[in-house]
Amino acid sequence: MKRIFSGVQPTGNLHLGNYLGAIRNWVRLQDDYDCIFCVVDLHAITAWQEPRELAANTREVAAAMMASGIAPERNIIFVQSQVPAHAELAWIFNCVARLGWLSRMTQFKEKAGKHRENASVGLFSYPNLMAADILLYKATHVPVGDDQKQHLELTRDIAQKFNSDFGVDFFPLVEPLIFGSGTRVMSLRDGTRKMSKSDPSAYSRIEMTDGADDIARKFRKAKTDPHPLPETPAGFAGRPEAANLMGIYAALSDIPIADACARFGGGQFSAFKRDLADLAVSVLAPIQDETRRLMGDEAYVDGVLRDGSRRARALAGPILEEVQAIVGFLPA
Ligand code: AQP
Repeated sequence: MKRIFSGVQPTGNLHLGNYLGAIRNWVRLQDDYDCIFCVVDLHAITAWQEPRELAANTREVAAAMMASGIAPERNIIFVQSQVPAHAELAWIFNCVARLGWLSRMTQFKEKAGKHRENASVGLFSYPNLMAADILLYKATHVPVGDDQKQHLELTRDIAQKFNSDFGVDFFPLVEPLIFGSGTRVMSLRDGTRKMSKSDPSAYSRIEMTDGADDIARKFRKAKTDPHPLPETPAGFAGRPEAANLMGIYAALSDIPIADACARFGGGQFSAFKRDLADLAVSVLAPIQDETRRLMGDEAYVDGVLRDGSRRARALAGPILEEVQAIVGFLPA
């Protein structure tokens, strides 16, 4: 069976972008793939995380994944730091990847911003850890948003260089799985920036835990333009905010964006935003209820994660041992 690895950082509340661009698609993959879903806390600490919040966010992300429909019995759901092989393989990849490759990663440039010298070394080498996450399980496919395509290319480069340096055919060349609508959800305050947990403005995103009033308020305040909604997708040229809101509507209702345009084209934003908020509430409310229920049972969530880590270690252990032998490390 084809194997998928995918991860989400416990860096704060999940938002509609994480849901429509990632988690909802993962739910749909569990029938056709052997799926490994990871809460990537080692990635999270590449930027400062309050320890108590990190622990709470780790549980909450796992609970939200399960509440969205990812079944722990059929998939592996686990926490990255509970499987030390990720860090061990990442170290080997630190020695395979070239500085020049990492210097070209646009996400590092965006996240480090002007204060590059103050960024953590972990933030710079983050893509090597991501390559380790994927290759540790010899995953064949990775569902990626637009923003992660460059990192996946790097994973392929690392696999190829490892294979050629050591004269082996060990790591597979992983393929991206790109999804259609809802792949990239943009900020509600600026249609050219992606919706993100770390955006300082809470009005830029719909959080998975937002209640009906917050959702309605955030959509009401979302940036728009003075024109009526377009009747076809061609009318979104130069109108990123309108395109984003209609894209969210189409993704939430699982219809092509052209159909959403046909429904609302020529209308005003105010009425459309009310419908959009109602739709978002109807999709998110059941997930929120289930997340709350799971968060009330910490022992259950921790148990699922421990069991997932145990199963992940069982898969990763033999692969790491083979890598260590290839590199020339003495067996432990
Ligand atoms: N705006 C988005 N639209 C579509 N997909 C998105 N993803 C994130 N933002 C959007 C996808 O969600 C998955 C998990 O992402 P992540 O939490 O590991 O990290 P991220 O991509 O860095 O997400 P954020 O929200 O922007 O977090 P911060 O602010 O902490 O960096 C990934 O599959 C991602 O593509």
